[in-house]
Amino acid sequence: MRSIYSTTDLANLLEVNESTIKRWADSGHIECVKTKGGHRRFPIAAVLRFAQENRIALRGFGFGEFPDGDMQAHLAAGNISKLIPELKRAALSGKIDLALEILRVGIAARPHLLSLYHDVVFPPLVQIGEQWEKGTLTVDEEHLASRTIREATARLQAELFQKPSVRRTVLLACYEDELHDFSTQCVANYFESEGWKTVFLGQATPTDSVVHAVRKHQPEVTVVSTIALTDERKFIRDMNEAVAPATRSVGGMLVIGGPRTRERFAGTVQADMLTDSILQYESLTTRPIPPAAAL
Ligand code: B12
Repeated sequence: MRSIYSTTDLANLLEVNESTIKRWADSGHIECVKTKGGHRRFPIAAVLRFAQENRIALRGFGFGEFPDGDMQAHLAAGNISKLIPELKRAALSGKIDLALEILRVGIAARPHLLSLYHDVVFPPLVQIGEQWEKGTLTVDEEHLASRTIREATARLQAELFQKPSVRRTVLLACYEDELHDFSTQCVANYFESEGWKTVFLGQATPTDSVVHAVRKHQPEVTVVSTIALTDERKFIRDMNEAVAPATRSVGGMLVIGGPRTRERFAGTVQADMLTDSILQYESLTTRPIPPAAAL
């Protein structure tokens, strides 16, 4: 995959005239660097940011990496789930650079971060977890694959377009004992790219500390995630007696995230939203946050 584009290359990729590219570059719509000879050059990250900001699918970007014509046709149609086996292979062999290239192709073919997580990044992890559970994958293989995906995702985040600040804060934490922090990190990445101030407390956060952070940062949205829960009754108590009152006292919402949260906690946890698909977060960033009294 090329790491820098010339004006001609970019005009071909975006299917516009070279003069349009020059105009966009000179007015600052797309970042570029100039060579000593005065030629414009566009780094790959700038191309991706531009496409993301303007929701332009880059039909053809990086498709040369996949000689298979079927794959190219799927990508051109925005069907990025075809990248799952490719990402899984790269993850199992610990190839972070290759995993990053696959994610770049994914976001270029479908410029929507939540879809990239949902359709490309998460499925290999779920498959890897199933294989580990069945004993067909060892712990070292699972660790290497998960770390490769986490690292590639973090590197992609650094390249992506970030909206200007919307002056809203989201606080995220993994519940006590919870070490699975990756999907919460992805939710944090999404809010960050939407221009929110993001405070992510990370793995295994004690409930008292979540409450302290809510009072300190006064977030519009607080997300507590739970995946491998050992004491469900304690979780429900902690949320209802400590975290939910704290979020209400600052006029914010409480969101519980994790697999099957709606099935597990509907009617027991006093949360404003139970999310078991990362796609649900789109509604939170696009709608106005209601005042606490209306919740
Ligand atoms: C990597 C991994 C680990 C790593 C985590 C590293 C890290 N920094 O995250 C390590 C090695 C630490 C680990 C440890 C353990 N793990 Co583990 N792990 C995984 C694996 C393979 C991937 C996790 C991941 O990142 N998934 C990413 C996304 C895809 O999954 P997700 O977080 O569930 O999110 C989904 C939904 O919850 C939803 N969602 C929607 N909205 C939101 C919002 C938020 C905020 C969140 C969080 C999620 C969410 O969207 C996602 C897609 O549908 C999974 C397999 C799997 N199915 O996920 C097992 C898995 C989660 N682990 C499992 C288990 C059993 C364990 C251990 C108990 C193993 C052990 N015996 O020690 C420990 C528990 C540690 C602890 N106390 O937390 C089980 C959990 C079963 C359960 N529900 O109880 C799984 C499902 C594997 C399996 N098939 O059995 N694990």
